[in-house]
Amino acid sequence: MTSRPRPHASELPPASLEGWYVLHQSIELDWTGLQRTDPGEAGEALRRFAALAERWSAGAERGWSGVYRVAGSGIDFLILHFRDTFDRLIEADGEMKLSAWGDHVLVREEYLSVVELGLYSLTRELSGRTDPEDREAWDAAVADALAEERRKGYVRRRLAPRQPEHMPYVCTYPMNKRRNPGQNWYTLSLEERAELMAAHGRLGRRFAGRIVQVISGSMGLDDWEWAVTLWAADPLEFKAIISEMRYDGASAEYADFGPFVVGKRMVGEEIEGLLPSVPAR
Ligand code: 76R
Repeated sequence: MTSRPRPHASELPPASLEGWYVLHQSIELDWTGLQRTDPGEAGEALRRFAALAERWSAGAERGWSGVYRVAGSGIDFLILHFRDTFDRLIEADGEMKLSAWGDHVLVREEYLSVVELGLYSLTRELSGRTDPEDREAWDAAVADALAEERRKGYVRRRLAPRQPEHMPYVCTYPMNKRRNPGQNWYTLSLEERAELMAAHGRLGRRFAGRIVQVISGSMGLDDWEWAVTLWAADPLEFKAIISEMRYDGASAEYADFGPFVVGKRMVGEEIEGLLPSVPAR
């Protein structure tokens, strides 16, 4: 018997709230170029970049950027930019690329997304009270519920994430939910997705205090569907949470992952201190 694709009605997406825009930049130092550059000039460019990085870390109201030293992945640094508007994200990007230091680095990968809270349990609850087929009533109910969510302090804090000082390590990777025949996240009912995400959330909350996670959505913004960004006080926490989640339904059945990048946040003096190692190479 040949199996034919089953026709299906469109499923209900979860309502979501969006927060800060995010740009992940994977950066390599232009070592060869640096060796040919006058050390005084390169040193000055690096000092100015370190000062910029300090400024980026400090201004936290409308966003911030962090510079991380990376081990592996064929790159030297990750820069993570969070900004409250897309326009300010472009500005931050330009500040780095157009600076004198921008002449000494090679940007290898960039990833654009926006912090996203997927509100599965809320959407499920609403669909019990309001008929999603009644577009007008549904849109109004969703808008009301989202406005109420946005008033909550802890929701606002998650939409504008800060890296805890005692968690200097970062782990980040892009992620998709599968769209395979017989294993398609996007044709599961809201009920099934809400169940899987509730179990995912329960597992995630067991890591409270050990991992801070930022999920940023990139449908329509970049090549994958989400970026996952984790911070921890110990890089082994990344291995622990990601291993556990691999066995949990939502990831085990439905998740595909892109390349992982792991690094440690640098402070200004560490950035400035980088250069003495350059001429020695
Ligand atoms: O409401 C709830 O109970 C669940 C809250 C929640 C959602 C909606 C949540 C909690 N996540 C959600 C959505 Mn998550 N998350 C990941 C990864 O490596 C892997 O296997 C997956 C990568 C990690 C490590 C992680 C951690 N999460 C999502 C989504 C969007 C899905 C969609 O919309 O269809 C993705 C792609 C995703 C992936 N998640 C948590 C965590 C942790 C630690 C928590 C608990 C956080 C907390 O309660 O503060």
